[in-house]
Amino acid sequence: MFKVDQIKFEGKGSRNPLAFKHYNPSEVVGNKTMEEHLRFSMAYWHTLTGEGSDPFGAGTMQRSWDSYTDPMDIAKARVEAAFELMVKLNIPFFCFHDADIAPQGSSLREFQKNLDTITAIMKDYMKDTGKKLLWGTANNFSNPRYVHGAATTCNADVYAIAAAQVKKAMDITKELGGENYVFWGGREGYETLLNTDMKLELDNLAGFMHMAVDYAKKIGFEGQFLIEPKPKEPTKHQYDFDTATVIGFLKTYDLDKYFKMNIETNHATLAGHTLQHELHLARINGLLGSVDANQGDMLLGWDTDQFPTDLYTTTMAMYEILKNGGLHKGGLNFDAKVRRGSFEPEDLFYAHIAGMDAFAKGLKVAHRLLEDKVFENFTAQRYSSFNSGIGKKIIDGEVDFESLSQYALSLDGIRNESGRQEMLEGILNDYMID
Ligand code: XLS
Ligand code: NI
Ligand code: NI
Repeated sequence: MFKVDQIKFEGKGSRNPLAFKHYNPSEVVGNKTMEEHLRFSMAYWHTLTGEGSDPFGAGTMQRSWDSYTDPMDIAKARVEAAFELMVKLNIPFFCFHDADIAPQGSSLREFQKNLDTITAIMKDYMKDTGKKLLWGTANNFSNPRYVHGAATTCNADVYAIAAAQVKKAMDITKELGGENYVFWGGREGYETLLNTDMKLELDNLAGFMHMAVDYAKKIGFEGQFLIEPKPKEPTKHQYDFDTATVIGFLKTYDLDKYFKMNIETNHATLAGHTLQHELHLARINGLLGSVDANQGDMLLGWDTDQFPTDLYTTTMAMYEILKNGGLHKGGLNFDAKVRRGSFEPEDLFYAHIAGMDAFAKGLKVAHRLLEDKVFENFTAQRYSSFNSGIGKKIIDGEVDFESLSQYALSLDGIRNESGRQEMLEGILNDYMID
C-alpha cells in the first residue's frame, strides 16, 4: 500500500531521509537493546484515520484506503496498511480506540459486531508479523451522545452506554493480548460551574473506574490500567488536569494501586509543565506507566500533537525512563499527527523516522549522563547537609519545632552554595553535541 521499502539503520553519516541514523533496534545500550528500551508504538487514530481537517478546512490526506466506499472495506484496508507500516518502520507495538478500528454503524450492537470482525482480522496479522498491542481504549468523546461527558455525564443512560463501550474495548484489548488499557478523560470535565455538580461527577467517574477494575478481574485481564492527564481541551477544565491532580483523585477514591500514568508531552506543556516534570513526579510516586510521545508548539496554546523531534525533551524523557528502570509494560506511543500540509503517504514514514531517531539519540545521551552520574553527583552534594548533624536528625524524624528552634538560635550565620544552573545546562549541551 505504501511505495516505500523497508526502512533500515544506516547510522550517523547517512543523509538518506528514509533511513534511521540513531535507531538501531538490536544495539545494546546499558543492559538492554534499543528496541527493549524504547518500545515504540504507532497510534492508529492519527496515522490510519486522521484526515488532516482543521476548523477552517476539510481533510487533505492522500490515503489509498479512501478509495473504498463501504466503511468496513475502509476499516479492513486500514488494518493492512497499519501492519505494512509497522513492519516497514520496525515499530513493534500499536494502540487504538475502539472507534478507530471499526465503523460505529447505526447502533451499539452493530458497532460491537464490526469490532469483532476487525479484531479477528487484526489477530491474524499480529500472529503473522509479531506486532503487539500496547494499549486499547474506548473513544467516549466523539459521538454526539457524549456532549456532556461519558463517566461524568449528567445523563444516566449515557453513563451506561459509556460503560458498555469500555467493557467491549476491554474485551477486545484482552483478546489481542494488550499490555495496558488507557483512560483518557475525553469530555470528563466541565465548561461552567453554573450547571455542574462536580462532586457527583467525580464520584461517578471513580465508580466507573472501580467497575473497570472489577471487570478486569472478572475476565482475567492482566494489563496495566493507565490514566492520561490533560488540563483542557475539549472541555475548559478537564478533571485529569495533570499528574499531581490525578494522584490526588486516585488516592481519594482508593484507586492508586490499580492505575499508573500515561504521560503525554503536549498535555504536560498545556498544563504548564515540562514532560520531564510529569514523568519525574509520576516516577517518584511509583506511577510512571507509559508515554504518549509527541510535542506541542511553543507558540500555540492547543494540543497540536506533533511528532517529537526536540532532542532536549527526548533526552530528559529517556533520563527519567532509565531512572525508572524502564517503561515495563508501557511504551513510547507516537500520539502524533503529520501536519496538514504533509499530506503524502511518505510523510508518515519521515515523521515516524524523525521521532524514533530523536528518542534513540535521547536514550544514548541519557545513558551516558547517568553512567557518568553528572547530575546525580551534583545533586547529592547539593543536599549533603542532610547527611549528618542536624540534617540527618531531620531526615530521621528526630527533631521537633522546639529542638530546631534551639539549634537555630545557636547558629552564628549560615552559608548557602550556588545552584550552578548554567554550568549544568552547558554540561548537558556538551553531552548532546558529542
Ligand atoms: C487526546 C489524547 C488521546 C488519548 C487516547 O488528546 O491524547 O489521543 O491518547 O484517548
Ligand atoms: Ni494521548
Ligand atoms: Ni493529545
